[in-house]
Amino acid sequence: MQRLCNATLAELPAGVARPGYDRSAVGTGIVHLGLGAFHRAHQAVYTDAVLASGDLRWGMTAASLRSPDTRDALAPQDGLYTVNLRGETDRLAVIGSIGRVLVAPENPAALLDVLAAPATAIVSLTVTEKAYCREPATGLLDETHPDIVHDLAHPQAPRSALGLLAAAIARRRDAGLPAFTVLSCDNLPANGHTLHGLLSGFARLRSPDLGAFVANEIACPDTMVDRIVPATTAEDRGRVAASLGLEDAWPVVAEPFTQWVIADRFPAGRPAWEVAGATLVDDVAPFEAMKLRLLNASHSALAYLGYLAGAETVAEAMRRPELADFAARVIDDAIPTLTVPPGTDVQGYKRALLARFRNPALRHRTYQIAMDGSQKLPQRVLATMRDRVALGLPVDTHAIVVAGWMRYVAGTDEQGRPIAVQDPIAAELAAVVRAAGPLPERLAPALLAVRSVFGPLGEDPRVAVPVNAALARIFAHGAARGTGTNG
Ligand code: CS2
Repeated sequence: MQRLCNATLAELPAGVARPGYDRSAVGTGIVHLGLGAFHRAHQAVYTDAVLASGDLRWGMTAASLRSPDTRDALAPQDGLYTVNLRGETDRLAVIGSIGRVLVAPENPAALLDVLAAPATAIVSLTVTEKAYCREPATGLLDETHPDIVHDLAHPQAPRSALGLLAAAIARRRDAGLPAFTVLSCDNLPANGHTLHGLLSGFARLRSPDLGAFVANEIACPDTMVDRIVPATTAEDRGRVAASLGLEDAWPVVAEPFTQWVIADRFPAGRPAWEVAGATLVDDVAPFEAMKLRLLNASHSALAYLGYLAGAETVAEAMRRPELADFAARVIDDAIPTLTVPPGTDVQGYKRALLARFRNPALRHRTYQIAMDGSQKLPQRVLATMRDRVALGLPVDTHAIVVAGWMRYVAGTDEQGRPIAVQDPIAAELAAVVRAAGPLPERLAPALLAVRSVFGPLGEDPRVAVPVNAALARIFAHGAARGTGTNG
């Protein structure tokens, strides 16, 4: 079978959408860091639509910060790949917005050259929560993070996103080039503000001058990004190849739903992403909080409790009435803590969310979402608990999510099989778990004392008491029954 690439585009079947623009005339206005499936099914699709609208300035060079796998798949395809949207309908589109693909650790200098090129107006990021090198509980820069320590010692060969951005910003400043806008597309609260704080903090450690320059001159607009994009499977590859009649080494599969809300602060200009349905607003915060506390929180709830109850995917977890009800309760309990975005029907949002989770055409593994819990729980779950406590409301529902995470990081499932817990602080968590033993009355307080995750919240009896009780129930009755408040 021939490979998808510029030369074979014309052979695609009629039903497959493809770049209708001259790819050889596309410039590079955007450099993207973190070339995962999410980016390729989200921002790259919006940008493809901008190119199709005739504005060819905004092509992308994309860089993986770790592994060469995506580059190895996409480089022979001239950066082309397929997005397969699966739901009630099944649609295929070949996306052409990514031109060059780089691997940062292979050649940081090449990446710095593109970042410092005059045409680069935007640097966007999907690097996941953990790559921001922040302490989750406070959101402050973790100065002891090995990548930060490395990048301060080797500022010209950085390996963290912050190190790369700071090096490129310094180079542009020294060359008298206009600053680029830095666009975080990760699921962090106030992602732009957060990144701005971390980046200026890091730059200040390099030099007070550079710190002040970043603080004053670099715009980091907030964004809210949303589309469910499970990891691609071998079956997906086979199905897509059969439909294309061409081999695509790394297609991405996603749900039809997509949302992108962006704060309109781009001093160096931006693509008209609204042509593809993005919403440009003044204040992203209400959208971001709603998404993190309704979607991502209930997603994490389904991930931990579902995994423990033997559900391999979110859709499978949603077929268990007690887990589906529990996801709805997580959403209901977060609503009183939100300032809902103007014009939003929050009950409609909730119904739509639960329907998205039920999408039987997606195999979104609970294990995938369960990863990196220490980096995710603070903004998804703990922020709601903190706000509910302040409002004088009970936190029993969210305590069950926390307890589900604790039961999960305890490292064995309900059949006694080991769980390969993936988390940047997995070693620290494992040590806490070992010291406490499999006794909920010891394990819950020991994990609540992990300050980088819980901060002072772990000491608050209004939180600790229901978490202890929930963990005891999960150990005694299993995760599915443990979702009841008085089981
Ligand atoms: C998920 C998100 O893996 C996870 O933690 O909750 O990736 C989720 O699918 C997206 O945020 C949906 O927009």
